[in-house]
Amino acid sequence: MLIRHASDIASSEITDYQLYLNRRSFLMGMAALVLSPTRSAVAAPPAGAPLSAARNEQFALEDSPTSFENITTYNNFWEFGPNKDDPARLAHLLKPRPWTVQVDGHVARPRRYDIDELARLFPLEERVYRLRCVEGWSMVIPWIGYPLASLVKRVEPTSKARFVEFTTLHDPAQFPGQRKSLLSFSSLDWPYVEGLRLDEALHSLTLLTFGLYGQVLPNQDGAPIRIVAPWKYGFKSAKSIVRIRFVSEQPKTAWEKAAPSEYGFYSNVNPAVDHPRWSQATERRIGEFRRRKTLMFNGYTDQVAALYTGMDLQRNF
Ligand SMILES: Nc1nc2c(c(=O)[nH]1)N[C@H]1C(S)=C(S)[C@@H](COP(=O)(O)O)O[C@H]1N2
Ligand SMILES: [Mo]
Repeated sequence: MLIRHASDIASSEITDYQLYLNRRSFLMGMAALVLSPTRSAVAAPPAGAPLSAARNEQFALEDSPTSFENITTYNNFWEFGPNKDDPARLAHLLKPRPWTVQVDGHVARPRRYDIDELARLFPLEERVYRLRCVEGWSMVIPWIGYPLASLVKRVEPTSKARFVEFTTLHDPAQFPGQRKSLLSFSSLDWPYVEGLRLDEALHSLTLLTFGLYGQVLPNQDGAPIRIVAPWKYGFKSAKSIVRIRFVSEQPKTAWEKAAPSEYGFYSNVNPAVDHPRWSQATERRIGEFRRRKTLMFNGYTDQVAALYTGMDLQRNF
């Protein structure tokens, strides 16, 4: 058992998460009123609207969650710009309702889902996961969603489906980072595309995510729907997705296209495989100053190692 000294834990973190837990029971009562089936069918939940979900204790962590403030002001979302504060500053430009997600490709039951229907297809759970960015920082985030596997099974992939491709919205009117400009950072080929192998997509850790910290996903965190695969570097968790496509060939991902020698398809968190330009052995938890050792598969080895038996993880980075 790991013993943490009180001085290791920023007091801001404790109050933030404690406050959240205290408010949570109140908010869940409110959510039952506000998001009653008859009302939520017509009214779009505004940013910050409560989203109720039962906490799944199976995913409880010793690490205290990162503050809501840090989770929503220190972001990577290149569609808004290259700086950590661009997403929070420009998030108001994104309109997460109305929104549809096209689910197609090699499936028996392709469909275009309205976001509010999709969010209600299966019971929502709260799961606290670590998030490790390839840049060397990390967070602990109480997400709300349901296993992507539930949706995958519902649309019935055919035998041709071997990979799942996720595509982010492409709309320069809402995403200034997608505008063509000589000044803007232009190394990504829009739209942002990510992918998982079908067995990774079916893994019980992979979460189709609609909220965090007891509320609807803030725009800067990928509203209205994103993927979270916590044993992989953060960039695999595509935000604001509009399409989930089942394909037979390994998708060409946005980061692979931009820098194939730096970002592979698998991108499993691995302290033993360095990025060509920096070490991946340690990380800084946002809100802390010391560096922590990065854990193999971001600490989820027991759950996911079997997916990669017999694979050379040095080559399949
Ligand atoms: N569409 C899209 N999804 C994205 C990104 C992005 O730039 N665009 N950044 C990724 C990266 S690098 C990380 S670390 C996480 C960050 O998620 P957060 O800002 O909610 O913590 O989102 C990932 N998903
Ligand atoms: Mo990242």
